[in-house]
Amino acid sequence: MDVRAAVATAAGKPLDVTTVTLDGPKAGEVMVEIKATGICHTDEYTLSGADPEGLFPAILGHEGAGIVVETGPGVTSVKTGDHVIPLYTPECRQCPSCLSRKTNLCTAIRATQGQGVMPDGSSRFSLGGKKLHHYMGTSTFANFTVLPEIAVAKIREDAPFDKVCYIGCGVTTGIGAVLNTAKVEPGAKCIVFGLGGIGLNVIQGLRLAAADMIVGVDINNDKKQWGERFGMTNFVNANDAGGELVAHLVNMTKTSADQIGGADYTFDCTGNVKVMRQALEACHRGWGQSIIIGVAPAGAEIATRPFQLVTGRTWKGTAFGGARGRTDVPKIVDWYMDGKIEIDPMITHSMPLADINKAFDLMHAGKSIRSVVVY
Ligand code: NAD
Ligand code: 022
Ligand code: ZN
Repeated sequence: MDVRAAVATAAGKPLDVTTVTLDGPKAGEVMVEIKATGICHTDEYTLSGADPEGLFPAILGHEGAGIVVETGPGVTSVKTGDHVIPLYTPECRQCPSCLSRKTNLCTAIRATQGQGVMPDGSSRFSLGGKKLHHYMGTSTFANFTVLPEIAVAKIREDAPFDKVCYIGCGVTTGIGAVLNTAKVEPGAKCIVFGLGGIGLNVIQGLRLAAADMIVGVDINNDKKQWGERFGMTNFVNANDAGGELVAHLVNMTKTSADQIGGADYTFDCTGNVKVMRQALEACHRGWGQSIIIGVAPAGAEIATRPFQLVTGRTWKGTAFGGARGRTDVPKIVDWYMDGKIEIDPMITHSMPLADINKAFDLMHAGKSIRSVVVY
């Protein structure tokens, strides 16, 4: 069938909004009508050509929400009419990783997902008879897409697509990093580096976890108001502190009873390896944990003195907030619908598919928290 899509034709070129062909779902697959999609950093990273694993031509997009319109043979967990959020981290519940209960990184379709094809090795998208690659197993920059059944989370039907699409990446990543990866306890002192679409969700996750002190660090003073809006208690402009940033943060977290200082938990939401080091070193000696959420450029390396770890700090990373998509995403949608978490104010821009390239311009200019395309 004909569908409307934004095609990434080549690295560094704007997306081409056009009509492409989508084949129906095969065994174990579902076709979803995408109603809305967010535009996130890795879409930009891949489109720019900086991602060595990026494939072209492709249909990008990994932060969507929509309705199942057709199911392939053998599909049992969802049916036509179900509302779903596509999952770039699937949950098969059968592979060694899913069964381990120790990770959310399901391996069932990992290899083919990275190669931009469906689990049977073929693509459902084409243009003029030529194959288009899928992206992150989701390809939400099209008004219809095909996904493996294990890569959709069924959600309640009263949830607005143009808001809950953000749960497909940013919201779950930020809140999940706090609740699943760090397991922050009430009263904790925390520092969040980078107050963008991820960092603000870390902040609201920390509010949910009843953290006591939530320090936000950014190089953009406009982010002070943004952080406060979601529960940040203190703001530091990293440029004002200069080379003394870590010492300044450690000082802020000191109490009369504890003159060592340092945060119980820190979060890197920048993808900058220098910031990752600051985040680790701003942790409390003996127990502080630093969670890397930001994705650094290919080939980048992190450094610190081993002494930082020997003295009891822990360096961790998280993908999709450690969330098991089919299990956890519907719960996060419920939290939004029950008013436990906020999404609406973070969606600063929305546009039709025809204007999707404007979303990338807004991201480059640092003018948006999240842009959403509404089909
Ligand atoms: P964003 O651009 O909206 O926010 C980044 C923020 O960091 C900006 O406010 C910027 O001013 C600030 N910043 C830049 N340099 C800084 C510095 N030196 N010190 C302090 N702050 C600084 O980006 P985002 O959408 O919030 O995404 C953040 C990162 O998270 C990206 O690297 C993205 O790829 C990654 N991410 C990871 C996962 C995962 O599963 N691990 C999921 C989604 C996004
Ligand atoms: C989403 N991300 C950044 C912004 N929005 C993002 C990028 C990469 C990952 C998670 C979120 C990620 C972390 C670890 C992995 N990925 C590897 C997972 C594995 O090997 O099992 C990752 C994922 C998907 C893809 C590539 C890397 C892909 O589909 N191409 C989850
Ligand atoms: Zn994302």
